[in-house]
Amino acid sequence: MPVTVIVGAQWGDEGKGKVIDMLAERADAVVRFSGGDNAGHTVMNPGGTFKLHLVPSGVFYPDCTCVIGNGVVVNPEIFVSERQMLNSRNVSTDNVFISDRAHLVMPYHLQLDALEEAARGNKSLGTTLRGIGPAFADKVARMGIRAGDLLDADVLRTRLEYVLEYKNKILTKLYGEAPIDIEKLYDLSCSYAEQLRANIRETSSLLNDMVDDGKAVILEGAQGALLDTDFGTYPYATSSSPLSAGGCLGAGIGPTRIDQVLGVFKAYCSRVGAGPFPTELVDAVGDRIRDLGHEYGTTTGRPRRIGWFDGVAARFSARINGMTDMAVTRLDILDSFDEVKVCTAYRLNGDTLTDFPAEPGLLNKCSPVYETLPGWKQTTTGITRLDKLPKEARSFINRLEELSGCPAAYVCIGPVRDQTIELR
Ligand code: 2SA
Ligand code: MG
Repeated sequence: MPVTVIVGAQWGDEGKGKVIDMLAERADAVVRFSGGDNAGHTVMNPGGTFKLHLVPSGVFYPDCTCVIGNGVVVNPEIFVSERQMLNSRNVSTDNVFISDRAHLVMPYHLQLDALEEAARGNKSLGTTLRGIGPAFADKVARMGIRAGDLLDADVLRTRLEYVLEYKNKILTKLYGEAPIDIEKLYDLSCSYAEQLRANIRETSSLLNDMVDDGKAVILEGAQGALLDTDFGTYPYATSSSPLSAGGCLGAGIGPTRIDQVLGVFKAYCSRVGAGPFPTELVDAVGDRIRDLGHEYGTTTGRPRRIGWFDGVAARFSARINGMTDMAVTRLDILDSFDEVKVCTAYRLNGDTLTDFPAEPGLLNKCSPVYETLPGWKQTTTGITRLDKLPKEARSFINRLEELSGCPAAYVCIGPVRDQTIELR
């Protein structure tokens, strides 16, 4: 697996952390390429359960280089607290690097995320309030502060003055808030510089050199394809690209160097935040899956919305990611069901749709066409070979492969590394 991109194939929380932790054993580098600390990747390994928001899931292997790429927005305070948490649990962070091109999430981004969400009233997006949208907006508006700016106090000062002149107009005139004090922000930023200096470096050359040397590199996606700014359920989307193509941009590795695109799907669907969700189950079945799967936001603790596997969305996701393989996670959560459903098409105004519509308004009106499959009614956790899976569970996996148009490489039947069936 020279260069593998591992992406969330649905709305996030598909179990990427587990899959990446498992594959990172064979990797020389793991790279976060999009999002920020809105992500919540849960890794359960012999050292315990870890919830990571910024540090790549390869950190548990001491020889693995971990890179927070240029495509990530980094909140220095979250990074420092995550580093402390890892170090206090005997996980070394000596090999964790932050791209000098990565943008920083500054305190005013958090403030603006909250103000913007409040201003949207009942049309709020349900963001994680981590300042992610405002930080990416500043990046494209050429008003961001980059990690590299921290390395030179004069550059930093000039940059902060330039940005604050504008930010303070927004804060005071639009929102009636107090202006930000440049001295306070400068001092705070200098403290970030001190704490992050050793981790910041140019990372694209580091990674490309590794690829040239035939090293195995994993690009670790965050969130999921259906939250992509372009292809997700816009405007109910996040502000960066969780797609495989986002991996190239956000790590600085060209598309010709990618060998494998592994899409991680849950055996059902979940979504946190607002926005269309055609297979959503607002009933006892949904509640049961949420309870069995402990489906609550890793970052915010919000209960996740639950639905059956959506084959229309899956095929769309496989296509826009150029997916070569799929991993199906959390099969075990469905172990006790008499029957399970998969959505094979949508009905919209009397028509049958098999393509995922771009308009959230249309998607909201789509009703799922379901196929019902018999449940397997037996515990799958502990099974290590495909031929030992109950035949109903195998048929279910086959159906997911047919619907997404992508072969399954892994089936996960529990949260820890070895609770995985390798298919190929
Ligand atoms: P944002 O904060 O601007 O990125 O929010 C925009 C939308 O993106 C969704 N989003 C997520 N969806 C699933 N999982 C995410 N990570 C956390 C987790 C979320 C949590 O692992 O559970 O703890 O609530 C994530 N991050 C962003 C978000 O819900 C908005 O719909
Ligand atoms: Mg998550």
